[in-house]
Amino acid sequence: MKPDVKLVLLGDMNVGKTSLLHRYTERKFTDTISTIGGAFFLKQWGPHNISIWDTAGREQFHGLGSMYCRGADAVILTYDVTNWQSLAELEDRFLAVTDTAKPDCIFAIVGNKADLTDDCALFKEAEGDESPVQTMGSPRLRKQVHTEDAIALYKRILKYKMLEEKDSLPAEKMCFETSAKTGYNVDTLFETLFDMVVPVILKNRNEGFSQTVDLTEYNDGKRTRSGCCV
Ligand SMILES: Nc1nc2c(ncn2[C@@H]2O[C@H](COP(=O)(O)OP(=O)(O)OP(=O)(O)O)[C@@H](O)[C@H]2O)c(=O)[nH]1
Ligand SMILES: [Mg+2]
Repeated sequence: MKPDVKLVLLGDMNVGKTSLLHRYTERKFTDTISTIGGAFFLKQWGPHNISIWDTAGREQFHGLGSMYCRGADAVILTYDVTNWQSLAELEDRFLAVTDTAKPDCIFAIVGNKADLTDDCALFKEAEGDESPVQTMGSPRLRKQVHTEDAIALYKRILKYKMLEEKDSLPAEKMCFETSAKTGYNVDTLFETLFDMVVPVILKNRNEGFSQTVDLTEYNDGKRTRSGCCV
């Protein structure tokens, strides 16, 4: 199966990239170990074969990011809603990595671990208190990143890419909050992106651009449905 669409998950270590991919592909939340290098999963979407690349967030693998992003049709910039630094890292460390993606690459910004927070009155009461709040037996963490912060980052990404807001997909549609643990919004995230990417590749195909992703460029032979490629 030769993929014709490439999606890449990027973001700091521990934000839950691998868990999101597991949740989507295996329908469950499983224990993970920190990713080494990267791995990909193939998904059939109508007549299209989509490769979804999971990358390592650890600093030591940073150099590989540009390679994984090469020719990407969509990049999922992932942060942890309970960790402000993980959002900052997207801009500081990961945005430049996407320079090798396609010029019309679609960007989504995803705040994962939504299950750990409680947006409601509970936190208004705990205002000013940085410690986790205990409620009904489950620890709740203060939400450190709000959707507006992600939307602001999306707009700065458009500037970085020298794209006009009016010609681009709207920020509100491209910022998601998810939970790999409960499954909240995970299918919506991936499937919304698939539906957005397909018309772009069809348009490019009609205009005569390359229509395939060459996995052999990254993978020396071992091809499984979900494989490791370091
Ligand atoms: N509560 C909660 N925990 C999560 C969620 N997603 C991931 N985790 C946990 O966060 C930790 C890191 O998850 P991973 O999916 O391995 O993170 P990663 O982004 O792939 O990390 P690297 O591979 O090191 O870049 C694990 O202990 C997961 O169980 C989530 O939605 N909610
Ligand atoms: Mg991982």
